Amino acid sequence: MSSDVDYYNLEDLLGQEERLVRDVARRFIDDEFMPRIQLCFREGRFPTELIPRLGELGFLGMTLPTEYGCAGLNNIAYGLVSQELERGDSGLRSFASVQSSLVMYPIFQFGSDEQKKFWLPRLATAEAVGCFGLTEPDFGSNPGGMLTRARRERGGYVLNGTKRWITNGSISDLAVVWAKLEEDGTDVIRGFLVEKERTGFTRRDIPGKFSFRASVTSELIFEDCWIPEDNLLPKTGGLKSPLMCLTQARYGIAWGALGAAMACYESALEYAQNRVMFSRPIGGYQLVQAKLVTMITEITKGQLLAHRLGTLKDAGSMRPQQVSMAKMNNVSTALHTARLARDILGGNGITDDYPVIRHLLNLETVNTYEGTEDIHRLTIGRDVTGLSAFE
Ligand code: TGC
Ligand code: FAD
Repeated sequence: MSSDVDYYNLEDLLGQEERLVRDVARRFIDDEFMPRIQLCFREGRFPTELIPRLGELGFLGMTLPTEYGCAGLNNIAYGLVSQELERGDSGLRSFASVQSSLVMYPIFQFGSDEQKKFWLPRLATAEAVGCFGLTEPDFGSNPGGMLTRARRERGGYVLNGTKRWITNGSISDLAVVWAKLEEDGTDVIRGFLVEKERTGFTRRDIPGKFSFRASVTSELIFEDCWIPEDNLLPKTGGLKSPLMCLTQARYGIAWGALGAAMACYESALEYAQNRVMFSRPIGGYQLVQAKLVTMITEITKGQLLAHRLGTLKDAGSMRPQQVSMAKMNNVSTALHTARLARDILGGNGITDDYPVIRHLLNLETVNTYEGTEDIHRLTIGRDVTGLSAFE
């Protein structure tokens, strides 16, 4: 929801604190982020100089308790901040999603008291940056098949394997890594904390990206990488543990993608009102109006979905399958909106003078990561039919 793209007056549903936090995020994007994103995207560079600001503004791990230096806000506020960050760029929202939902959340949920006390305050201020290594070169949609292994040795664990497509990989101080560990003759997926300095741990960035250019995406390689026993996240056990983290991140994406969609809609609307072709502004032609109406209608439906999901999450009754529906629908809506906006902008739509092509390219990734559109469709299909299409 934003004050500009709010056809159903959803602003009325927001509390004072939620509006305040949203407005802080909006000002940060307008004043500090937008002036630099065009060049960052061209240069293929994440604006690392802004990382401390995300900590200062309280946007990292913002729903976690204040005793760990976090803001202790509700999930609607978290959603609104995700929306504003992604109105700037999906890569920026991704940085915050990974740090908050995929690094701080697993430490909070599965970590020991010592791990929480040491890492959470540092991650909240961005003194430390984290990444999340689940995907592997041959195991994306099916992470349960992962090959990365941990074995017990010398009072700790030795990791071997490769993780691919890891956001923040090469700029992170800490990696949350998922690996199989043999326990009583059975392989169990466990989570491990791996500091960047560990011998046998190397990172390399993935070159040639046309999407998420203003974001760091890396490979993590573990070759006989020894870590102490205390680096195991003690309460992890099975694929369910990383999937619980994904539920948190997907929630933020369901809101965030709407931010990108709003930016595209606003850009297309303004263009359509001003661009004269034949005898009048193109916004006066029925075909162009139909495209704009599709955009605002689908965005409004997505906003209602996101807000209701946030209410369920704050009440503690949100189901992962409901998150799948919102992630699938809202990212698909954003991608379709970006394509329509690109079309309305004509030739200008392929240049970075407008934000639309950048959002469109980014949203191709957002539709794939955190569960592809197909995977979420099949997850909901399994839920409603009781029959799994995965095996
Ligand atoms: P399945 O049998 O379905 O599940 C195993 C256990 O986990 C439970 N579960 C969940 N729990 C919480 N949240 C969820 N979303 C959950 N989904 C499943 C499930 O109830 C079960 O529990 P239990 O108690 O019975 O053991 O496992 P499966 O092997 O059939 O796989 C299901 C599938 C395909 C849906 C899953 O593997 C999947 O989600 N695949 C997509 C992989 C994915 O999304 N990867 C994302 C990597 S991280 C990333 O992309 C970061 S991008 C940067 C950013 O976020 O900005
Ligand atoms: P695949 O799983 O090979 O899928 C390819 C196609 O096959 C898709 O269309 C898919 O829907 C389809 N498909 C697969 N299985 C089925 C099926 N059973 N039925 C029907 N269709 C199917 N991962 C992390 O762990 N951490 C990160 O920080 C992270 N960041 C990322 C950042 C970027 C920029 C990108 C691009 C990816 C990132 N990922 C990350 C990885 C991401 O989660 C995976 O790319 C995603 O899960 C899909 O896996 P895949 O690329 O191997 O595609």
